[in-house]
Amino acid sequence: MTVDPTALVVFVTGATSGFGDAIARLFVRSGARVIASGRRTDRLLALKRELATDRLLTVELDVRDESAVNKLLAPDALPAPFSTINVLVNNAGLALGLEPAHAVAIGDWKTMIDTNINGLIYVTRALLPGMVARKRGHIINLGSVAGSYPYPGGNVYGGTKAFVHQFSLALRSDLLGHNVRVTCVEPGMAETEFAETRFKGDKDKAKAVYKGMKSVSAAEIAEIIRYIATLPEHVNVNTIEIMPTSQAFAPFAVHRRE
Ligand code: NDP
Ligand code: 8X3
Repeated sequence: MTVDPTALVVFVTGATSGFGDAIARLFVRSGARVIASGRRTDRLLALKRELATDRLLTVELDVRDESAVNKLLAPDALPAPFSTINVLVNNAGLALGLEPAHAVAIGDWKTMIDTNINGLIYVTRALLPGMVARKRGHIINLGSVAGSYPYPGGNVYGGTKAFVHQFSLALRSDLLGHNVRVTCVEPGMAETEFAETRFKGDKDKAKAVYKGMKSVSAAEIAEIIRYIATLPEHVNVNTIEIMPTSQAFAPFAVHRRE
């Protein structure tokens, strides 16, 4: 029997744009209760105003702030209709820069590690005990093709997503017998604010990434996540990789002497 979406309480990190925004909207439309979190409160307020439903709760959260995460997600800290979270979508994340490792700003590396790795483990650790105690839950992590396939300038971003992939599989091992599912969703190119963030607000550079091709949309990723979350409880999608049809793999690079 598939999972009834109206029985779901979904916590989404990074719900102020891109995938997170689309995931929050789709789950609300499906009848779930959704907690949409992120740093940009103006966007959270706008989402709340637009959807105008008491099945949506918006909360300001920087996932890098461990004590804020623990305070927000402490048992019974959230209002009752939202307190038994049974789906966590660890979506908040970013890439900063595309410089080679020997030229990169170390601060960018730290920010990616703090957000994509540390933020993700803080939220996961805060919510897992409740899921285990209730014998019900699903952790859905946003990995990336960058975690499997290296590309120039992908360095630490790819490294963080490789962590997300392996951590997701490791969680499956720890959670065996507890009825808590874990999925790592690994998209390729999807036009969101991702590239704009990577290129520090340079909209032209960001647009050029997707020029002349059709990328996967945030709405399509959200549909895949809804599908995974509503599969019968005995079915666990471990890893799912998604690319635009017009994206594929590069050959190995070979540096040759002149
Ligand atoms: P966007 O830039 O559109 O969205 C990123 C979201 O992450 C924003 O809502 C942002 O919200 C949030 N975020 C960033 N830092 C923090 C933080 N410290 N605390 C809380 N929220 C934070 O990008 P996408 O929607 O594309 O990216 C979502 C996820 O998908 C990321 O993990 C990304 O790595 C991954 N991904 C993206 C792909 C793509 O091509 N677009 C492909 C593969 C994976 P705010 O700034 O308000 O906090
Ligand atoms: C985002 C996809 O290929 O830009 O994770 O790294 S890519």
